[in-house]
Amino acid sequence: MVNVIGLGYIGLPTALMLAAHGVEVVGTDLNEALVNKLNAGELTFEEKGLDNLFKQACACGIRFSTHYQRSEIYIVSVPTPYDKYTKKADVSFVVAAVETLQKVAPKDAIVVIESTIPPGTIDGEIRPLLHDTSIHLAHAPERIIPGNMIYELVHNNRTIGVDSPEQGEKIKQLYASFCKGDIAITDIRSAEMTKVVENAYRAVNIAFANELSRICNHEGLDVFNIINICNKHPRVNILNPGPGVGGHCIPVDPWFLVGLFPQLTKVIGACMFTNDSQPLFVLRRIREVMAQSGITDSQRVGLYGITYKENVDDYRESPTLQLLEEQERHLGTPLKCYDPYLEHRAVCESQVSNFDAFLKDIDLVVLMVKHDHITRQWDRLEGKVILDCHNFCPLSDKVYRL
Ligand code: SAJ
Repeated sequence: MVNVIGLGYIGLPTALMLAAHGVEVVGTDLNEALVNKLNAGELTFEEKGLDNLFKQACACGIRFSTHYQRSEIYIVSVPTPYDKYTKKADVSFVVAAVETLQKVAPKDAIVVIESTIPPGTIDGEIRPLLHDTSIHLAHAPERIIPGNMIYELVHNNRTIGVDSPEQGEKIKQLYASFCKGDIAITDIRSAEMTKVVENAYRAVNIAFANELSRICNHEGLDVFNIINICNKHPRVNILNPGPGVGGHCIPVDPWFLVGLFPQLTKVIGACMFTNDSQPLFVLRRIREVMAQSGITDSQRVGLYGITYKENVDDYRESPTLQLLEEQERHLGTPLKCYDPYLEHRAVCESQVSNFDAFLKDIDLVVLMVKHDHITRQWDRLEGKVILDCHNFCPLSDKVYRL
Protein backbone atom coordinates (compact mmCIF):
# COMPACT_ATOMS: atom_id res chain seq x y z
CA MET A 1 0.00 0.00 0.00
CA VAL A 2 1.12 3.57 -0.62
CA ASN A 3 0.16 6.38 1.73
CA VAL A 4 0.43 9.75 -0.01
CA ILE A 5 0.84 12.50 2.59
CA GLY A 6 -0.37 15.93 1.45
CA LEU A 7 -3.09 16.19 -1.19
CA GLY A 8 -2.23 19.48 -2.87
CA TYR A 9 -1.16 20.30 -6.41
CA ILE A 10 1.37 17.46 -6.52
CA GLY A 11 0.17 14.91 -3.97
CA LEU A 12 -3.38 14.61 -5.28
CA PRO A 13 -2.53 13.96 -8.96
CA THR A 14 0.21 11.53 -7.90
CA ALA A 15 -2.13 9.62 -5.57
CA LEU A 16 -4.82 9.46 -8.25
CA MET A 17 -2.35 8.34 -10.91
CA LEU A 18 -1.01 5.51 -8.75
CA ALA A 19 -4.50 4.36 -7.81
CA ALA A 20 -5.69 4.49 -11.42
CA HIS A 21 -2.78 2.17 -12.29
CA GLY A 22 -3.74 -0.51 -9.82
CA VAL A 23 -1.74 0.51 -6.74
CA GLU A 24 -3.57 0.46 -3.41
CA VAL A 25 -3.49 4.10 -2.26
CA VAL A 26 -4.68 6.08 0.72
CA GLY A 27 -4.33 9.84 0.41
CA THR A 28 -3.84 11.61 3.73
CA ASP A 29 -4.23 15.30 4.47
CA LEU A 30 -4.67 17.03 7.80
CA ASN A 31 -7.14 19.46 6.24
CA GLU A 32 -10.47 17.85 7.16
CA ALA A 33 -12.53 20.03 4.81
CA LEU A 34 -10.32 19.01 1.88
CA VAL A 35 -10.58 15.31 2.74
CA ASN A 36 -14.37 15.58 3.14
CA LYS A 37 -14.62 17.25 -0.24
CA LEU A 38 -12.60 14.52 -1.94
CA ASN A 39 -14.62 11.82 -0.16
CA ALA A 40 -17.78 13.52 -1.45
CA GLY A 41 -16.44 13.13 -5.00
CA GLU A 42 -15.45 16.78 -5.48
CA LEU A 43 -12.08 18.00 -6.71
CA THR A 44 -10.20 20.70 -4.85
CA PHE A 45 -8.58 22.53 -7.78
CA GLU A 46 -8.93 22.77 -11.55
CA GLU A 47 -6.49 21.02 -13.86
CA LYS A 48 -6.85 19.63 -17.37
CA GLY A 49 -7.72 15.90 -17.21
CA LEU A 50 -7.85 15.76 -13.40
CA ASP A 51 -11.57 15.11 -13.38
CA ASN A 52 -11.27 11.96 -15.44
CA LEU A 53 -8.32 10.70 -13.47
CA PHE A 54 -10.25 11.30 -10.25
CA LYS A 55 -13.12 9.16 -11.51
CA GLN A 56 -10.76 6.36 -12.55
CA ALA A 57 -8.94 6.44 -9.20
CA CYS A 58 -12.24 6.36 -7.28
CA ALA A 59 -13.39 3.40 -9.37
CA CYS A 60 -10.12 1.68 -8.44
CA GLY A 61 -10.80 2.23 -4.72
CA ILE A 62 -8.58 5.15 -3.67
CA ARG A 63 -9.38 6.32 -0.16
CA PHE A 64 -8.86 9.69 1.52
CA SER A 65 -8.29 10.20 5.22
CA THR A 66 -6.98 12.64 7.79
CA HIS A 67 -5.03 9.77 9.40
CA TYR A 68 -1.60 8.47 8.55
CA GLN A 69 -1.75 4.80 7.55
CA ARG A 70 0.46 1.81 8.31
CA SER A 71 2.01 1.38 4.89
CA GLU A 72 5.13 -0.03 3.18
CA ILE A 73 5.62 3.15 1.17
CA TYR A 74 4.95 6.81 1.99
CA ILE A 75 5.07 9.62 -0.53
CA VAL A 76 5.42 12.97 1.20
CA SER A 77 4.19 15.91 -0.88
CA VAL A 78 3.47 18.58 1.70
CA PRO A 79 4.18 22.27 1.06
CA THR A 80 7.53 23.92 1.75
CA PRO A 81 6.53 27.56 2.12
CA TYR A 82 9.27 30.14 2.05
CA ASP A 83 9.76 33.39 3.83
CA LYS A 84 9.50 36.22 1.31
CA TYR A 85 11.94 38.40 3.20
CA THR A 86 14.60 35.94 4.39
CA LYS A 87 14.14 33.77 1.22
CA LYS A 88 14.52 30.69 3.45
CA ALA A 89 12.47 27.52 2.98
CA ASP A 90 10.31 26.34 5.83
CA VAL A 91 10.61 22.55 5.89
CA SER A 92 8.55 22.15 9.06
CA PHE A 93 5.67 20.42 7.24
CA VAL A 94 8.07 17.80 5.87
CA VAL A 95 9.59 17.36 9.32
CA ALA A 96 6.13 17.01 10.90
CA ALA A 97 5.04 14.48 8.25
CA VAL A 98 8.11 12.28 8.82
CA GLU A 99 7.73 12.49 12.58
CA THR A 100 4.06 11.51 12.39
CA LEU A 101 4.44 8.70 9.89
CA GLN A 102 7.15 7.11 12.04
CA LYS A 103 4.53 6.45 14.69
CA VAL A 104 2.67 4.05 12.40
CA ALA A 105 5.26 2.93 9.81
CA PRO A 106 6.28 -0.76 9.79
CA LYS A 107 9.94 -1.84 9.75
CA ASP A 108 11.74 -1.22 6.46
CA ALA A 109 9.15 1.30 5.26
CA ILE A 110 10.20 3.53 2.38
CA VAL A 111 9.63 7.28 2.68
CA VAL A 112 9.81 9.13 -0.63
CA ILE A 113 9.93 12.89 -0.24
CA GLU A 114 8.52 14.66 -3.30
CA SER A 115 8.26 18.13 -1.74
CA THR A 116 10.83 20.61 -3.04
CA ILE A 117 13.53 21.06 -0.40
CA PRO A 118 16.82 22.96 -0.30
CA PRO A 119 19.86 20.79 -1.07
CA GLY A 120 21.10 19.03 2.06
CA THR A 121 17.73 18.97 3.84
CA ILE A 122 17.34 15.20 4.00
CA ASP A 123 20.74 14.53 5.55
CA GLY A 124 20.67 17.69 7.67
CA GLU A 125 17.09 17.79 8.93
CA ILE A 126 15.18 14.63 8.09
CA ARG A 127 17.56 11.74 8.68
CA PRO A 128 18.38 12.83 12.23
CA LEU A 129 14.66 12.55 13.08
CA LEU A 130 14.48 8.83 12.41
CA HIS A 131 14.04 6.74 15.57
CA ASP A 132 13.83 3.59 13.50
CA THR A 133 16.92 3.30 11.32
CA SER A 134 15.30 0.60 9.19
CA ILE A 135 13.25 3.34 7.46
CA HIS A 136 14.60 4.10 3.97
CA LEU A 137 14.59 7.70 2.82
CA ALA A 138 14.38 8.76 -0.81
CA HIS A 139 13.83 11.96 -2.78
CA ALA A 140 11.79 12.01 -5.99
CA PRO A 141 11.36 15.67 -6.91
CA GLU A 142 8.39 16.39 -9.14
CA ARG A 143 8.70 18.10 -12.52
CA ILE A 144 5.11 18.46 -13.68
CA ILE A 145 3.88 21.79 -14.97
CA PRO A 146 0.50 23.21 -13.91
CA GLY A 147 -1.76 23.30 -16.95
CA ASN A 148 -0.36 20.02 -18.31
CA MET A 149 0.18 18.03 -15.13
CA ILE A 150 -1.54 14.82 -16.05
CA TYR A 151 0.25 14.43 -19.38
CA GLU A 152 3.59 15.31 -17.80
CA LEU A 153 3.11 12.91 -14.86
CA VAL A 154 2.98 10.11 -17.39
CA HIS A 155 5.53 11.33 -19.94
CA ASN A 156 8.24 13.29 -18.08
CA ASN A 157 11.55 11.72 -17.16
CA ARG A 158 12.09 11.49 -13.42
CA THR A 159 14.91 11.41 -10.90
CA ILE A 160 14.99 9.29 -7.78
CA GLY A 161 17.59 9.91 -5.09
CA VAL A 162 18.27 6.95 -2.77
CA ASP A 163 20.86 5.48 -0.41
CA SER A 164 21.12 2.12 -2.19
CA PRO A 165 20.48 0.76 -5.70
CA GLU A 166 18.04 -1.85 -4.31
CA GLN A 167 15.79 0.83 -2.83
CA GLY A 168 16.13 2.74 -6.10
CA GLU A 169 14.84 -0.25 -8.06
CA LYS A 170 11.86 -0.72 -5.72
CA ILE A 171 10.82 2.92 -5.99
CA LYS A 172 11.45 2.96 -9.72
CA GLN A 173 9.05 0.02 -10.10
CA LEU A 174 6.36 1.93 -8.25
CA TYR A 175 6.69 5.05 -10.42
CA ALA A 176 7.02 2.94 -13.57
CA SER A 177 3.44 1.76 -12.92
CA PHE A 178 2.35 5.00 -14.63
CA CYS A 179 5.48 6.86 -15.77
CA LYS A 180 6.60 6.24 -19.35
CA GLY A 181 9.64 8.54 -19.12
CA ASP A 182 13.18 7.49 -18.17
CA ILE A 183 13.67 7.15 -14.43
CA ALA A 184 17.21 8.01 -13.36
CA ILE A 185 18.49 6.76 -10.04
CA THR A 186 21.06 8.80 -8.15
CA ASP A 187 22.02 9.67 -4.58
CA ILE A 188 19.79 11.83 -2.40
CA ARG A 189 21.97 14.98 -2.35
CA SER A 190 22.24 14.98 -6.13
CA ALA A 191 18.47 14.55 -6.51
CA GLU A 192 17.88 17.49 -4.16
CA MET A 193 20.30 19.60 -6.18
CA THR A 194 18.79 18.72 -9.58
CA LYS A 195 15.38 20.05 -8.61
CA VAL A 196 16.53 23.53 -7.64
CA VAL A 197 19.01 23.66 -10.51
CA GLU A 198 16.23 22.95 -13.04
CA ASN A 199 14.10 25.80 -11.71
CA ALA A 200 17.12 28.12 -11.41
CA TYR A 201 17.96 27.41 -15.07
CA ARG A 202 14.50 28.54 -16.10
CA ALA A 203 14.57 31.59 -13.79
CA VAL A 204 17.91 32.72 -15.26
CA ASN A 205 16.63 32.37 -18.82
CA ILE A 206 13.38 34.21 -18.12
CA ALA A 207 15.39 36.98 -16.40
CA PHE A 208 17.48 37.34 -19.56
CA ALA A 209 14.30 37.87 -21.61
CA ASN A 210 12.92 40.29 -19.01
CA GLU A 211 16.15 42.29 -19.04
CA LEU A 212 15.94 42.50 -22.82
CA SER A 213 12.42 43.91 -22.51
CA ARG A 214 13.82 46.81 -20.46
CA ILE A 215 16.74 47.45 -22.80
CA CYS A 216 14.44 47.42 -25.84
CA ASN A 217 11.91 49.67 -24.12
CA HIS A 218 14.70 52.11 -23.33
CA GLU A 219 15.75 52.06 -26.98
CA GLY A 220 12.22 52.25 -28.39
CA LEU A 221 12.56 48.77 -29.96
CA ASP A 222 10.07 45.91 -30.00
CA VAL A 223 11.55 43.20 -27.77
CA PHE A 224 9.36 40.46 -29.24
CA ASN A 225 10.53 41.29 -32.75
CA ILE A 226 14.16 41.28 -31.61
CA ILE A 227 13.76 37.90 -29.87
CA ASN A 228 11.93 36.44 -32.83
CA ILE A 229 14.80 37.38 -35.14
CA CYS A 230 17.51 36.24 -32.69
CA ASN A 231 15.77 32.88 -32.26
CA LYS A 232 16.28 32.17 -35.95
CA HIS A 233 19.95 31.70 -35.07
CA PRO A 234 20.55 27.94 -34.77
CA ARG A 235 22.03 28.20 -31.29
CA VAL A 236 19.86 30.93 -29.75
CA ASN A 237 16.58 30.16 -27.98
CA ILE A 238 15.47 33.10 -25.86
CA LEU A 239 12.39 32.66 -23.65
CA ASN A 240 9.51 35.13 -23.44
CA PRO A 241 9.60 38.31 -21.41
CA GLY A 242 6.47 38.83 -19.36
CA PRO A 243 4.98 40.83 -16.50
CA GLY A 244 6.98 38.87 -13.90
CA VAL A 245 7.50 35.34 -12.70
CA GLY A 246 4.93 33.62 -10.53
CA GLY A 247 4.06 30.20 -9.18
CA HIS A 248 5.46 28.42 -6.19
CA CYS A 249 8.62 27.20 -7.90
CA ILE A 250 10.60 29.44 -10.22
CA PRO A 251 10.38 32.63 -8.11
CA VAL A 252 11.15 30.56 -4.98
CA ASP A 253 13.48 27.56 -5.39
CA PRO A 254 16.49 29.41 -6.87
CA TRP A 255 16.60 31.55 -3.72
CA PHE A 256 17.41 28.37 -1.77
CA LEU A 257 20.68 28.19 -3.71
CA VAL A 258 21.36 31.89 -3.16
CA GLY A 259 20.65 31.48 0.56
CA LEU A 260 22.96 28.47 0.88
CA PHE A 261 25.80 29.75 -1.31
CA PRO A 262 25.63 33.57 -1.34
CA GLN A 263 29.22 33.95 -2.57
CA LEU A 264 28.77 31.47 -5.41
CA THR A 265 25.46 32.57 -6.90
CA LYS A 266 26.06 36.03 -8.32
CA VAL A 267 24.31 35.25 -11.63
CA ILE A 268 21.36 33.43 -10.10
CA GLY A 269 20.90 36.13 -7.44
CA ALA A 270 20.96 38.95 -10.01
CA CYS A 271 18.44 37.11 -12.18
CA MET A 272 16.09 36.61 -9.26
CA PHE A 273 16.21 40.34 -8.50
CA THR A 274 15.51 41.06 -12.17
CA ASN A 275 12.44 38.80 -12.21
CA ASP A 276 11.21 40.09 -8.85
CA SER A 277 11.35 43.68 -10.13
CA GLN A 278 9.59 43.00 -13.43
CA PRO A 279 6.11 43.89 -12.02
CA LEU A 280 7.57 47.27 -11.08
CA PHE A 281 8.72 47.68 -14.70
CA VAL A 282 5.14 46.93 -15.82
CA LEU A 283 3.86 49.56 -13.39
CA ARG A 284 6.24 52.05 -15.01
CA ARG A 285 5.00 50.97 -18.48
CA ILE A 286 1.41 51.52 -17.32
CA ARG A 287 2.28 55.08 -16.36
CA GLU A 288 4.04 55.65 -19.71
CA VAL A 289 1.08 54.28 -21.68
CA MET A 290 -1.35 56.37 -19.63
CA ALA A 291 0.68 59.49 -20.39
CA GLN A 292 0.96 58.64 -24.09
CA SER A 293 -2.78 58.03 -24.43
CA GLY A 294 -3.99 60.88 -22.27
CA ILE A 295 -5.40 58.74 -19.45
CA THR A 296 -4.98 60.59 -16.17
CA ASP A 297 -7.08 58.56 -13.74
CA SER A 298 -5.63 55.20 -12.63
CA GLN A 299 -9.16 54.08 -11.77
CA ARG A 300 -9.67 53.79 -15.53
CA VAL A 301 -6.97 51.13 -15.75
CA GLY A 302 -7.75 47.40 -15.37
CA LEU A 303 -5.47 44.39 -14.99
CA TYR A 304 -6.69 41.34 -16.91
CA GLY A 305 -5.52 38.11 -15.25
CA ILE A 306 -4.58 37.43 -11.64
CA THR A 307 -3.33 33.84 -11.78
CA TYR A 308 0.40 33.24 -12.11
CA LYS A 309 0.06 31.98 -15.67
CA GLU A 310 -2.48 31.14 -18.33
CA ASN A 311 -5.41 28.75 -17.97
CA VAL A 312 -4.80 27.74 -14.35
CA ASP A 313 -6.54 28.87 -11.16
CA ASP A 314 -3.31 29.04 -9.13
CA TYR A 315 -2.38 32.59 -8.10
CA ARG A 316 0.59 31.91 -5.82
CA GLU A 317 3.27 34.62 -6.20
CA SER A 318 1.37 35.92 -9.23
CA PRO A 319 2.85 38.93 -11.09
CA THR A 320 -0.51 40.72 -10.81
CA LEU A 321 -0.51 40.38 -7.03
CA GLN A 322 3.16 41.45 -6.96
CA LEU A 323 2.26 44.49 -9.06
CA LEU A 324 -0.61 45.42 -6.74
CA GLU A 325 1.74 45.12 -3.77
CA GLU A 326 4.27 47.42 -5.45
CA GLN A 327 1.54 49.88 -6.20
CA GLU A 328 0.36 49.86 -2.60
CA ARG A 329 3.96 50.46 -1.48
CA HIS A 330 4.00 53.53 -3.73
CA LEU A 331 0.70 54.62 -2.19
CA GLY A 332 -1.29 54.23 -5.40
CA THR A 333 -5.00 53.37 -5.50
CA PRO A 334 -5.26 49.62 -6.20
CA LEU A 335 -5.93 48.93 -9.89
CA LYS A 336 -9.13 47.13 -10.76
CA CYS A 337 -8.47 43.53 -11.74
CA TYR A 338 -10.27 40.45 -12.99
CA ASP A 339 -9.55 36.80 -13.73
CA PRO A 340 -11.96 34.38 -15.42
CA TYR A 341 -10.46 31.51 -13.36
CA LEU A 342 -11.11 33.31 -10.08
CA GLU A 343 -14.66 34.52 -10.56
CA HIS A 344 -15.78 32.69 -7.44
CA ARG A 345 -12.74 33.38 -5.31
CA ALA A 346 -11.71 36.87 -4.23
CA VAL A 347 -7.95 37.04 -3.81
CA CYS A 348 -7.50 40.80 -3.66
CA GLU A 349 -9.62 43.79 -2.75
CA SER A 350 -9.71 45.47 -6.14
CA GLN A 351 -10.93 42.32 -7.89
CA VAL A 352 -14.25 42.23 -9.73
CA SER A 353 -16.00 38.96 -10.35
CA ASN A 354 -17.24 39.27 -13.90
CA PHE A 355 -15.87 40.38 -17.23
CA ASP A 356 -18.60 42.95 -17.94
CA ALA A 357 -18.03 44.70 -14.63
CA PHE A 358 -14.31 44.67 -15.36
CA LEU A 359 -14.66 46.30 -18.79
CA LYS A 360 -17.09 48.91 -17.53
CA ASP A 361 -15.51 52.31 -16.88
CA ILE A 362 -11.96 51.46 -17.88
CA ASP A 363 -9.95 52.83 -20.80
CA LEU A 364 -6.70 50.90 -20.46
CA VAL A 365 -6.59 47.09 -20.21
CA VAL A 366 -3.28 45.57 -19.14
CA LEU A 367 -3.03 41.97 -20.36
CA MET A 368 -1.18 40.32 -17.46
CA VAL A 369 -2.10 36.70 -18.29
CA LYS A 370 -2.71 35.13 -21.68
CA HIS A 371 -5.78 33.09 -20.77
CA ASP A 372 -7.61 31.41 -23.69
CA HIS A 373 -10.73 33.17 -22.35
CA ILE A 374 -9.66 36.50 -23.86
CA THR A 375 -8.45 35.03 -27.14
CA ARG A 376 -12.03 33.95 -27.86
CA GLN A 377 -13.40 37.49 -27.55
CA TRP A 378 -10.88 40.09 -28.63
CA ASP A 379 -13.76 42.15 -30.01
CA ARG A 380 -14.72 42.99 -26.40
CA LEU A 381 -11.51 45.03 -26.11
CA GLU A 382 -12.04 47.07 -29.25
CA GLY A 383 -11.84 50.79 -28.53
CA LYS A 384 -9.75 50.29 -25.36
CA VAL A 385 -6.08 51.11 -25.03
CA ILE A 386 -4.20 47.85 -24.43
CA LEU A 387 -0.86 47.13 -22.79
CA ASP A 388 -0.03 43.61 -23.91
CA CYS A 389 2.61 42.03 -21.65
CA HIS A 390 2.74 38.80 -23.70
CA ASN A 391 2.60 39.97 -27.32
CA PHE A 392 -0.47 37.88 -28.06
CA CYS A 393 -3.19 40.44 -28.78
CA PRO A 394 -4.03 40.50 -32.52
CA LEU A 395 -5.77 43.91 -32.41
CA SER A 396 -3.75 46.59 -34.14
CA ASP A 397 -5.21 49.84 -32.89
CA LYS A 398 -3.95 51.39 -29.61
CA VAL A 399 -1.99 48.29 -28.57
CA TYR A 400 1.25 48.84 -26.65
CA ARG A 401 3.79 46.09 -25.88
CA LEU A 402 6.00 45.64 -22.82
N1 SAJ B 1 7.35 32.70 -17.69
C1 SAJ B 1 7.85 33.80 -18.39
N2 SAJ B 1 8.47 33.59 -19.58
C2 SAJ B 1 8.61 32.35 -20.12
C3 SAJ B 1 8.11 31.24 -19.41
C4 SAJ B 1 7.49 31.44 -18.19
O1 SAJ B 1 7.73 34.95 -17.93
O2 SAJ B 1 9.17 32.24 -21.22
C5 SAJ B 1 6.66 32.90 -16.39
C6 SAJ B 1 5.22 32.36 -16.38
O3 SAJ B 1 4.32 33.30 -16.91
C7 SAJ B 1 5.02 32.10 -14.89
C8 SAJ B 1 6.40 31.67 -14.42
O4 SAJ B 1 7.31 32.10 -15.41
O5 SAJ B 1 4.65 33.28 -14.21
C9 SAJ B 1 6.59 30.18 -14.22
O6 SAJ B 1 5.90 29.46 -15.21
P1 SAJ B 1 6.44 28.15 -15.94
O7 SAJ B 1 5.35 27.73 -16.85
O8 SAJ B 1 7.76 28.36 -16.54
O9 SAJ B 1 6.71 27.12 -14.76
P2 SAJ B 1 5.86 26.58 -13.50
O10 SAJ B 1 6.20 27.41 -12.30
O11 SAJ B 1 4.42 26.44 -13.81
O12 SAJ B 1 6.50 25.12 -13.33
C10 SAJ B 1 7.89 25.00 -13.10
C11 SAJ B 1 8.45 23.96 -14.08
N3 SAJ B 1 9.90 23.95 -14.01
C12 SAJ B 1 10.67 24.07 -15.14
O13 SAJ B 1 10.21 24.25 -16.24
C13 SAJ B 1 12.15 23.97 -14.97
C14 SAJ B 1 7.88 22.58 -13.74
O14 SAJ B 1 8.47 21.59 -14.58
C15 SAJ B 1 8.16 22.23 -12.26
O15 SAJ B 1 7.57 20.99 -11.90
C16 SAJ B 1 7.51 23.32 -11.42
O16 SAJ B 1 8.11 24.58 -11.76
C17 SAJ B 1 7.78 22.99 -9.94
O17 SAJ B 1 6.84 22.54 -9.26
O18 SAJ B 1 8.94 23.09 -9.52
